[in-house]
Amino acid sequence: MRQVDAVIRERLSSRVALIDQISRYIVGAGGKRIRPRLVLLFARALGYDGPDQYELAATVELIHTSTLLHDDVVDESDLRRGRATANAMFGNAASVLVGDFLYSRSFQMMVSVKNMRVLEVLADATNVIAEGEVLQLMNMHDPDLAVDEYLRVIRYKTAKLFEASARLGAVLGGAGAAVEEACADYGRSLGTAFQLVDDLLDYEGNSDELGKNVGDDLREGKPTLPLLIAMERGTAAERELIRHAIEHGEQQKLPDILAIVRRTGALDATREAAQEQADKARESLFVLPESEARGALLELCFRAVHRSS
Ligand code: GRG
Repeated sequence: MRQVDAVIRERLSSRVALIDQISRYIVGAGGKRIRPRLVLLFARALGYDGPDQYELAATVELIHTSTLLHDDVVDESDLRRGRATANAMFGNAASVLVGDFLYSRSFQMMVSVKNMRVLEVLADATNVIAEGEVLQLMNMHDPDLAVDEYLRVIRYKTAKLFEASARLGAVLGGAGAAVEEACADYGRSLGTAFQLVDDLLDYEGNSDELGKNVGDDLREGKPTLPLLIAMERGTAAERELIRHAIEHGEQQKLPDILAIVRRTGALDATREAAQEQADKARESLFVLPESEARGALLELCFRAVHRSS
């Protein structure tokens, strides 16, 4: 990961001072670096140890960073990675445009490994992520959203980049089609578990630990799984309160809604859904030979569910 960080730092450089300033601001704030870890671990689990793993791991982290810059503008968020968001510090225009710089820099990096399959994987993934965000936009303020539609959004907006990262590791490791699919399945399931927990932490998390504000999903009127389950299980009055809060983005109702999602067991049910996905991810790993890297991938299944940040 130190080598990945070195590649990231090097690739952030630009002749334009504001680009350097903003990109180093967000990247310097850290982040868990899960997606690049997937590239390295799958490559290693399959016996690859060449330099392209660092370039591709850095590429997926820059794609992720560019989506965060865009997402914080779309969501009007003001806290990320324990710091003021780039949009809060530098404004929306600068954030979107530096997001574009990082996104297009990631193209330069992916092309540099000269492998058509890599380009295909990342072109498809980024396209699906954008579709996911637009779908989510269409679903805002809709309390009647079906659970399957909600799951589709999280597969697209979050799990797809996990899937692509795992797949890239498999491609570097020269995996055959069946093994590559198993690695991709792992990424998809882990990414789904990860986003389910993200949605859960927006209700029961702690802003200091998370480094971002809790309650933002409610402010935006996002119908996430804790609310969908609470509406299904709650009384008519509770259902009506949640419906109204989703329709109008009533963040001031957070304490009432927290009480309902807790009482109805909606938070536990969301965690159980995440656990099922993590178990699925774990099962996908058994096509890989036993190794330290496979052990670390198993450990990530646990951490995706039992995390507070
Ligand atoms: C530029 C391809 C492109 C698309 C723009 C705005 C947008 C379309 C996509 C946003 C997708 C998005 C932010 C999904 C949420 C994913 C998510 C769970 C982010 C948080 O990931 P962590 O917890 O963050 O891994 P850290 O800070 O640890 O890196």
